[in-house]
Amino acid sequence: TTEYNYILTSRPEPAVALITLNRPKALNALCSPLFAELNQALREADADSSVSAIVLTGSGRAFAAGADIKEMKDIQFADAYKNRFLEDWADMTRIRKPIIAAVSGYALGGGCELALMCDIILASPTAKFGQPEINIGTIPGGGGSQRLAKIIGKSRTMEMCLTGRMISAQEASDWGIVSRLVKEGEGEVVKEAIAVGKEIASKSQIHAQAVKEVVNAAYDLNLTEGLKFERRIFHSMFATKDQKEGMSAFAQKRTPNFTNE
Ligand code: CO8
Repeated sequence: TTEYNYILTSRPEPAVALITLNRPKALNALCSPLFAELNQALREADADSSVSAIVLTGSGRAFAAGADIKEMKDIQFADAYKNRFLEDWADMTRIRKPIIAAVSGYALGGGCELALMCDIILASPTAKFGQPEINIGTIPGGGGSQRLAKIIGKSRTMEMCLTGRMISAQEASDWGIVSRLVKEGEGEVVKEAIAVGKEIASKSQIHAQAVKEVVNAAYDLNLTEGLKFERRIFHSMFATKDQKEGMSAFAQKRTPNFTNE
């Protein structure tokens, strides 16, 4: 296994990979080497056939308090443009396996955007989401303005991005940023995320990845195109052995034994 400096990787369940951002003194500020490690760990988990779902979490007081402000402070436009500054953040959107974010504490700026790039967000009551870039002389750059607008609408997105106000876990839940809040307690939200990962791991990987693909298409395609895409992928499921297994098992009143084929 790879040695990392800014993240920890583990396997709390045989089929669930856990990635923990491990720069707690800097509230997991997402410096470039941290993101490079995160991308590598995600790619490794995606390529490992024994992994069915990935949980991403923070440490200490933060999920992540944003891109590393100290690293960004002196960057010039020409350098940012030529070096494609932080463009590799989007690499994780090409991961096929479901990624569950377990958010406790601060998820700000790039940290909020990182959570939004995951597929399911679970939050503890301590979670705080925000896009405070405007307070430090910039704007969201990792998709916050676009993904939030699609999830919570224009007015709330404008308020968050224009004022930089942090919203509570309860607001994030009421607004649909997170799928649900997990009860208070050290590590509870990670435990719950791992349990969700384990549940997903009991399905066929092909079908779980197909779900991810079609749901994500809803953000890119109009309804007609999206429905057509879903139907095509749905039809193609009949080409999988796991479809035959799943439906035969139902008819025979037994638990399916999926082989990811
Ligand atoms: N970058 C660098 N260091 C940070 C960051 C950060 N984003 N956030 C916290 N830290 C560091 C602090 O500098 C401090 O370090 P030190 O101990 O060496 O002084 C340590 O973490 C602890 O932080 P605080 O002492 O500030 O802790 P407080 O409890 O007083 O405050 C806050 C917590 C409110 C979260 C505060 O730290 C804060 O406001 N942080 C910055 C939040 C922020 O503005 N985030 C947005 C950053 S910009 C961004 O993310 C743009 C994304 C672009 C993505 C583009 C992709 C293509």
